[in-house]
Amino acid sequence: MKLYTSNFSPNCRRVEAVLHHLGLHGSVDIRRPNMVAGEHRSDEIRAVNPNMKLPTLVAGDMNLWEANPIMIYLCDRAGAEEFCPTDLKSRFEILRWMSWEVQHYNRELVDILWETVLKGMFGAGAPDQDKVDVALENYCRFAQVLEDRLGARDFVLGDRVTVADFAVGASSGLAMLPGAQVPLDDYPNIKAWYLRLESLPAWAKTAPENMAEAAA
Ligand SMILES: N[C@@H](CCC(=O)N[C@@H](CS)C(=O)NCC(=O)O)C(=O)O
Repeated sequence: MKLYTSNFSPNCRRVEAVLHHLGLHGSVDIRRPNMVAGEHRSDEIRAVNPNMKLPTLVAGDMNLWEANPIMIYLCDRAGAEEFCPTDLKSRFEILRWMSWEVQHYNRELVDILWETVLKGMFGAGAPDQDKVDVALENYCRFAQVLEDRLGARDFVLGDRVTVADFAVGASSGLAMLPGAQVPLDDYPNIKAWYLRLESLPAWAKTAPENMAEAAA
């Protein structure tokens, strides 16, 4: 398999973390086009993903794009029943939380992080505090849903980590940076869960600084 991926991208991190968690990372041909230089807009990547976005996985005759379906594909291919259960109830829960994080939780979180953290990394100008404030208000609405969910369980589905945690927590490393302006102290269950996630070997191996070192 060949994975086109990038450092500092929460969408790429979640896929690389799944590969580490499944013990597959070392067997994948990892390509890191430089997004700042626009290398992801190459003919090579367009041929396998018409959106020219990362992550993109080539597996045999399949070209896979969109991080969450890629993660489920990798789990099912590896038969990772515990990490990505296939019973109807669990699979519904996984898909629901993945859909929710894309549409709501991480959508608002990434809007905050773009202004407070990522713009600086990409040399895209100063943060717009008005945009941060709008995203913050929306983020808090959905953060409360996650906070309540994590009140009675260690991970999104229950007592064990699943692929749903890797999806919902994809931006955890960036959200915990000092200047991120994400009010995690108001959500102690989310903060504790983020820390639990960051302590997992697969998540630690994909921390932004480690990925930068690996790419150097
Ligand atoms: N919905 C896509 C989002 C992919 C995405 O937006 N990737 C970003 C990096 S996080 C990217 O490739 N941006 C480059 C561009 O849009 O030109 C997914 O889940 O994989």
